[in-house]
Amino acid sequence: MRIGITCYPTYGGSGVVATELGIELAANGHEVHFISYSQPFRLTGRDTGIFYHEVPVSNYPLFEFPPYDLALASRMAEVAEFYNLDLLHVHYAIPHSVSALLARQMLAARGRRLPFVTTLHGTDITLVGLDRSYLPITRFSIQESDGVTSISKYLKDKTLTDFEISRPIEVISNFVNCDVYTPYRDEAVRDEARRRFAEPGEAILIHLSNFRPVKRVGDAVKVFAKVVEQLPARLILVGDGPDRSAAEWLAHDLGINDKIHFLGKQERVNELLPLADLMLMPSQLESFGLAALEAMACRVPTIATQVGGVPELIDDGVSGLLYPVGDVEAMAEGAIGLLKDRNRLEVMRDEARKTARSRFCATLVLPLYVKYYEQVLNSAQ
Ligand code: GMT
Repeated sequence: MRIGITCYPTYGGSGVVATELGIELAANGHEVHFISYSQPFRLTGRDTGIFYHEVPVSNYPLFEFPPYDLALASRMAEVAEFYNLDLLHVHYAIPHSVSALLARQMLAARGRRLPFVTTLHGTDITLVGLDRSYLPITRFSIQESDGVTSISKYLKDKTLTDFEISRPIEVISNFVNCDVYTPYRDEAVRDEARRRFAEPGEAILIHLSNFRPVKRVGDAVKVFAKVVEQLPARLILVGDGPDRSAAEWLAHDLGINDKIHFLGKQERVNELLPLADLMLMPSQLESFGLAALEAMACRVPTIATQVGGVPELIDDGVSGLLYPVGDVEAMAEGAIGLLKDRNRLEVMRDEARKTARSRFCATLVLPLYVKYYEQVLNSAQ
């Protein structure tokens, strides 16, 4: 198939999922055309079967708000025509599904068919989509999509209820390439690599996010502060965003800044995750929690919040630990308990990797997308 993919190219789970999906599709012989305002950040160095088309947005002085969604629709229609695309797959409903809807109409007027699939990721439904200024058009573009998938059952139910959607939504969970996100085979090599961040005998905790308020990065720092009171440890913070400076101030105020590595945005998180003993994901809400899955594939269990789609990924007490939002005390206790009981931690580490491999590997999930595309192509008018 020839598939056009549109996503936010910046640091964020929906862009990661879209990019990894494109990479996997191309590796399986499909032709993939990314259409976005800049190259998705995890796409660098990939080329066979993958093409990137930038969307130029005019900044004519009259435009206080340059209409990206229109420029995107135009480019989608052009790329679909020039490269003979079979379908478009847009990630994150706003504004991508509206642009795809326009592109489909533009091509229909020229006698061409361009069905599109919308994948819902999270705040396009739970936050931004519910904003009155976006709700009617988001609902319309979801309803009008040729196919709609959501990354968890939680998000599907939320969409059906909050948006009063009557069309079917297919749950296709997020996935991870279990060969790229993988634990160290040799513990001695891992120990050596850990020396970059910690002394021997120190535990390593890690947090990976876009540092938006919903991630509650401050809670990760507070949990770590309590852990480090009880045992020697280091925290690696990967990512960047609006709350980074607040997290740095907090680390200074708590007197633990010398024990925290603020790494900023990193391209190869698969090389960092397997170094950790535990992942911290204290989010206000996660419709799935991709960062936790990536850690689990690397044999790193997560201390997370019991929100949204997270319980569909993490089996509490088995492949990770779940707590109420903001319960820093309990999350710290959970982390300390595991780090002090190495046998229990090892069992949980195995369970985390086992869950990733048995339910969320790219090899399992990719065929579901391909089958869904075929279904959409066969049913689209
Ligand atoms: O919805 C967002 O806040 C943005 C989005 C993103 O681009 O990072 O995150 C969502 O999509 C991810 C990938 O499918 C999920 O793993 C995240 O749980 C989800 N975020 C939320 O639901 C807050």
